[in-house]
Amino acid sequence: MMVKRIIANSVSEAMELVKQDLGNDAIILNTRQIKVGGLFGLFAQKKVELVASVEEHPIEKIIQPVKQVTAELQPTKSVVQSHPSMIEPLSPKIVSFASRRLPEALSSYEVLLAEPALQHEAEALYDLLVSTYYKTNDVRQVEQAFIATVTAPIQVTTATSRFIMVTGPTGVGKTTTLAKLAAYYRLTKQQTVGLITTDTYRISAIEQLRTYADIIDIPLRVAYDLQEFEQAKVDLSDCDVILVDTAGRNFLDAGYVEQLKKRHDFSETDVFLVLSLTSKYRDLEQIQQRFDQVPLSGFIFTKADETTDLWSIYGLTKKTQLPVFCLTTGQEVPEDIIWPTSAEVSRMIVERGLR
Ligand SMILES: Nc1nc2c(ncn2[C@@H]2O[C@H](COP(=O)(O)OP(=O)(O)OP(=O)(O)O)[C@@H](O)[C@H]2O)c(=O)[nH]1
Ligand SMILES: [Mg+2]
Repeated sequence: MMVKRIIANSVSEAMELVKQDLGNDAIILNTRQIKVGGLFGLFAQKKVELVASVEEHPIEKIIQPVKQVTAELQPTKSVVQSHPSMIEPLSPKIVSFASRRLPEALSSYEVLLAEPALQHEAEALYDLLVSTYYKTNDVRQVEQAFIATVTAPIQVTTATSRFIMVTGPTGVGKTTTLAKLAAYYRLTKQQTVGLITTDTYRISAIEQLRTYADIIDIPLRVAYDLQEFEQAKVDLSDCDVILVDTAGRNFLDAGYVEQLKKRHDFSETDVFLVLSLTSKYRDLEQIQQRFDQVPLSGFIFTKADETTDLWSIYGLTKKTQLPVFCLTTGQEVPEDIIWPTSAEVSRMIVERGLR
């Protein structure tokens, strides 16, 4: 692969030079306006920079068939001359930057670059892919560089507070995740665990958590209001870890959050926003914005088993700089929960996307 940088007065002039230098099979990788010359930023000339590439072939391989074809074409020359519309315009194959076409070997990345969660990153990632590819000519190294870039903004966290509260929209898996966490702290970490639920909108919600509490053999308190929440804290004061389930909608009520802040010291609580990876990225962005009055410690992403598109993890962690606490990977309690490292998260995102 030969790559050439051409500077000309206009795009058409640059294209003409590309045709002359690299032939009709040249691929345009990038075009941009640049300024040349001048003094202290004055009198600089506007020019066009064009980067093009072409596959290199041994010269003999090209010349022989060309001679042969030219000879064969002689009789048809007159036919073409009398029918000029049969002549194809001599323009190079253009790989447009706007549509983010990539070298053939990297074409599987094109879908990734179109991800809504990458809307602000696509250009930088495109540059990274193309430059790494032309530097190394090795798709494996391109993948490694891509994963490293995706890893950089993703952080993971552990819960350090005695209270762990889950919040988020309805049906995302808050209660199921809380049960998985309860089992993890009780059975794996051998800690004393208590549960409080403030989700009293549905009887079945309390019953769902009571069932898990009975199976894991840990106490459950139901708090219908903030006084009962205070009482529940007193009742469970012996527990190492207290897990708090919520009805997400409480957190959309600014008054509720303000009152809760007055009665409950959030410095002793890790509040995690639970989001389902099956939701659209734009919806997740809006949900996250609605919860921004809550002092969040990070995200719990659920239903990773139901989608190959994990880019929301990258988009949201980069945007908010909040870390990932855990991922859930199925409906089974307690096993379907994982605590990956940042590198493992980014590898999952990229590998699933390229599959
Ligand atoms: N596939 C899959 N399903 C999950 C996962 N986590 C939870 N679920 C399922 O999602 C559904 C809702 O789970 P819940 O735990 O009741 O969700 P919630 O957020 O507490 O719901 P509300 O309390 O009604 O707001 C249940 O059918 C769960 O089994 C997961 O990681 N993967
Ligand atoms: Mg629930």
